[in-house]
Amino acid sequence: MTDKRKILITCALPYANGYIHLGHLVEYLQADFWARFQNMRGHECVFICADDTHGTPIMVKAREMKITPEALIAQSYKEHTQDFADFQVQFAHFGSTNSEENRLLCEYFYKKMQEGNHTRTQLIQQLYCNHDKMFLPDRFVKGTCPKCGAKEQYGDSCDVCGSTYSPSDMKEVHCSMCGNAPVLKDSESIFFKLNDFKAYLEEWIPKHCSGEISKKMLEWFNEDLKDLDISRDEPYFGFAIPGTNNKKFFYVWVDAPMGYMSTTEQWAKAQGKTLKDIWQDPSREIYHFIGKDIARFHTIFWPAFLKAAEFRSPNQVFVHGHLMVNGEKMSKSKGTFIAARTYLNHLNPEYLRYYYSTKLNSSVDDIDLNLEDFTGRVNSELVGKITNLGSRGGQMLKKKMDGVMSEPDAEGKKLIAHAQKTAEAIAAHYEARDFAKALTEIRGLADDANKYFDEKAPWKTLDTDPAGTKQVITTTLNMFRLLAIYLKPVLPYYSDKVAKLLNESSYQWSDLNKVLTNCPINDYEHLATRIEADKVKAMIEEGKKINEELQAAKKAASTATPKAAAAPAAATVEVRPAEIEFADFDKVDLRIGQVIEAEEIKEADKLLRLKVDIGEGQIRQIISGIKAAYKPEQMVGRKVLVCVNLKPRKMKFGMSEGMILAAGTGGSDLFVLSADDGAQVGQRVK
Ligand code: NOT
Ligand code: ZN
Repeated sequence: MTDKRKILITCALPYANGYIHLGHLVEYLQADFWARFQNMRGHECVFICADDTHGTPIMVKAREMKITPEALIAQSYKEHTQDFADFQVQFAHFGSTNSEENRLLCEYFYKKMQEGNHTRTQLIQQLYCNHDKMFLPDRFVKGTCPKCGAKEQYGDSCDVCGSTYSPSDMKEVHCSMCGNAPVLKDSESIFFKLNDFKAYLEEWIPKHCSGEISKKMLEWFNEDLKDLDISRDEPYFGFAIPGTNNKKFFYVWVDAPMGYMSTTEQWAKAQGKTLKDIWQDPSREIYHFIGKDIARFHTIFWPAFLKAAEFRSPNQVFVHGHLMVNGEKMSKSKGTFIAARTYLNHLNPEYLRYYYSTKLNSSVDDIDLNLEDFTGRVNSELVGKITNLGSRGGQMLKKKMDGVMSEPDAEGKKLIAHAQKTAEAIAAHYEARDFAKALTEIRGLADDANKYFDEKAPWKTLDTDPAGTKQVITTTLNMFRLLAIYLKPVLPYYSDKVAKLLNESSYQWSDLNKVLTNCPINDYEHLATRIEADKVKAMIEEGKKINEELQAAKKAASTATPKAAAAPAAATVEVRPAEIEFADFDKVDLRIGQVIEAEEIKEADKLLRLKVDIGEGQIRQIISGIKAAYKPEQMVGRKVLVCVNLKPRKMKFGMSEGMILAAGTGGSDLFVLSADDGAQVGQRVK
């Protein structure tokens, strides 16, 4: 064993206004695998994380819930830590950015920035909502995309065409909370002079992250780096900036990375040490695990802050890709934006830990959770290949024999020696965060063991050759034991149960060197069962339901704002038409289509036959009852709203494959709903 390494790792801090979902877990699980691997190798790997508690969204959400931000973040803390614990993510300490340590650290960094002359103030104009009495961050501004004309887009980027812009470029700008138009208001901001660190960062970046990320980040360096506005005006939930009379607060992305250090400080104190003992120890390695979306904060802003405050920087920033589900972005309406808790309500966390480990490597590529593949692999590999070795071997020895192992046979000895020799290859893959490769090796060993077991067929020789049979079972259980040691970073509880079965204590990497002979085993305790497909289905259904409820609640809340007003008088009884579920309504797939051909159906007095381009090269024939209101030539070229997922209907004059939307009472009183000329054909309308 090499010298004991001292390591500190962090994961991005989850925002306290949201729940933990399976996308987050891509990061927390890989960091947990890595930390557990290091620790079982005899190193000290301290795994730190915290809730990210400050900023406008948290303040606004607390307002909406009519609770204080402190109450909101306390509630999230409880939920987050429970979710992590249930997914077997083991932090050395999980803190909060809303701590005294963090406030002091923030003030310290700021003081150092000022002393180094790295701050300046400037009068800037920002959007302000007079109704909500606050400055609006870009995400709280909505309007029409200046590029594609899509309505109700956020103030920083368009979800439809993907372009980025500033809110001042948008049309129909309004506050996302109250719908009122914001005004421009002057405010003095405090800037961090990022460009002072340009040369330093240019050298730092390539050494501290992968080539791929480094290349991307260095694209910002073709010009001077823009100074970073580190202040936000009241009201803001965060830390007040000293010397501003509690009128200005540190921007959340200033105090969030400091959360890594303040949480480390809390952990250090509990060990009777100081922050400097840990963070400034040159022999300690520090790594941040993050997603690619926040690489800029961690490879540009954060090292510059650290440099300004004269702290050491991390050794590496490990950047991973995003989670896709069934090959697509996670989707709330499809139920694939799965909360950690929703998953846990239906499935064992070890299945996800196992599945992610088979997919993860050190690249920034996205990983795909294909739910069929997930079920298939867990069932055939974890249960079929691996667990079966233990359950068959263990139960045979305990139930059909005296429950005491003997020695492996000659072939078994070779098999075991080979499995032991694979240790360094597997360790190298774990070390390189190439979990998928580690798992491939481990599965290879499981295949060897299964082949041996099946060829020897011990269930056939129980009566004729009990001694030989026992040797086969002894080999099999030893192979199973080695697999459980190799899998411990991924499946720690599982591995502990195997240790218990074999009368051992929790495994260390060095336990790989041992071979168990002539020892009794315990009763076999169930380790893993197959995933039933309906459990996965039930999870997705629950995901959809939660989303629908949230949507409905949001809608109710937005119609309850004073502007939408006019609540019905208490005495009036409302008669409502038959209701449909929001989910039913949401199934209607509306797209922008363009009429490319239109002709009158002579034999019918109401109908036009239309050919409509609905995007992606699809042309639909739609028979539409608008003849009395529109001439065919009025329709050609028009962009219309098309329901594209209506079942095709066979009509007297041919198939109608969809419906175009119109309003009015019928006959000549009909107005086809048209889209702007700029609208993109095929675009989904919500
Ligand atoms: N809460 C942030 C997010 O994107 C992560 C903050 C990580 C901490 O979920 N900061 N830095 N730098
Ligand atoms: Zn407003």
